[in-house]
Amino acid sequence: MKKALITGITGQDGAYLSRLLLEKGYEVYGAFRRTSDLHLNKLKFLKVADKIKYVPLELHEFTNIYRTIEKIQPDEIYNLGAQSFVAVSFEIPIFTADVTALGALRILEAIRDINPKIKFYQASSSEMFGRVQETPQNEKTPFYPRSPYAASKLFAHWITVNYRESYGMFLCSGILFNHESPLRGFEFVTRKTTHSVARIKYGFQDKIILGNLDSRRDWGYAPEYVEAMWLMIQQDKPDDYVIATGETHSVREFVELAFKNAGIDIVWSGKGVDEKGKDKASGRILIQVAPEFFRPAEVDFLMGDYSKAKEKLGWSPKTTFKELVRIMVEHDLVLIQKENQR
Ligand code: NAP
Ligand code: F7E
Repeated sequence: MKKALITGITGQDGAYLSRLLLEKGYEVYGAFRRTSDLHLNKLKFLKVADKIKYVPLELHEFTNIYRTIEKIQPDEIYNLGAQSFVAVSFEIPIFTADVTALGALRILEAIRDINPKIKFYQASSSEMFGRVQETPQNEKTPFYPRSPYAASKLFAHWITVNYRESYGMFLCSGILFNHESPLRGFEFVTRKTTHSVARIKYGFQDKIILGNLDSRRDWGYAPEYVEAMWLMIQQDKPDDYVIATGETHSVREFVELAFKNAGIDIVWSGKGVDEKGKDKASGRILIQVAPEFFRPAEVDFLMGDYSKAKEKLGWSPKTTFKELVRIMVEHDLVLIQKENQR
């Protein structure tokens, strides 16, 4: 039985990856950071919470990381733990760098010392492309990070490449574009939108207040993206891969489609922070824009080229943008109904 250690077990990808590895017969060790309450809601939703062996692991703390890896002696480590919210990284840049950049290096140093044969996956991000230098973005596209989060991920990415080249270790970096699901955190724009749409539909919220409606992302479906992580680690040679859908859509398109899935058509008026989205049928304002949701530096456009992953891993996205929005809205409509029946 193979042993996998997953950092960030309580996050969206931690939950889907745990389920995948358990299905494949792995013994899964879930690393969580110690808080007053271990929140297992995503793992419980996927019915895997009681199948995981939990270990407290703080990415700030080298000794904690070292002892945990030494004790478990995993075959594979998936480093999904991070301060992952780009907007917040401008508020807490040093914390973000410590966890997201140095956290990865601490794990690599521990692996190098304990057992350099342990295979390692680093959760790199399309945010590293930032102000994009070419379109679509692939593994050879130059990086241009636009936030403390992206700069931290870029350090983690390059140190992973550097340790692979310096010490011959089996280290992979997956440059994943945005991937979403009903388990997405509520602060990210997709889930904030679908959850708000459901609350508006059932009368628990008046409107949603957003930032930049024109930024564009390549949004895929998270359960498919964790498969790519596992596939990278199973190859004969370690390498880096872009994982994406190859499509790009604006926040505005996502919002319109989310409301449409709840039976509401949106019409837009005004410009910039004065822009408003109204219910076509009633004229009620449902969407407003506020400066507090804009970032000091924005990533305006992302669209990935996943052809290397397709060729070498046999991986391709399956869920379309339309289906993704539908899955998320339908989930949140049921969630809000259930919450309010109690
Ligand atoms: P997520 O839901 O935000 O999960 C992040 C995880 O990291 C949570 O389990 C969190 O724990 C944990 N964490 C935060 N600070 C920590 C610390 N100091 N020590 C230990 N653990 C800590 O993120 P996700 O969407 O699953 O993404 C997984 C990884 O892929 C992240 O590294 C993210 O940056 C990266 N990524 C995500 C996307 C995407 O579109 N989802 C795309 C590219 C890359 P708590 O639950 O206690 O906060
Ligand atoms: O923003 C705009 C915002 O926070 C997407 C993380 O998983 O994916 C994620 O990072 C876009 C941005 O995701 C609101 O300005 C407008 O242009 O959902 P997001 P992100 O920043 O792309 C990458 C790949 C990661 O690696 C990250 O870990 O939407 N936007 N209005 C808004 N964004 C938010 N959050 N809230 C708004 O109200």
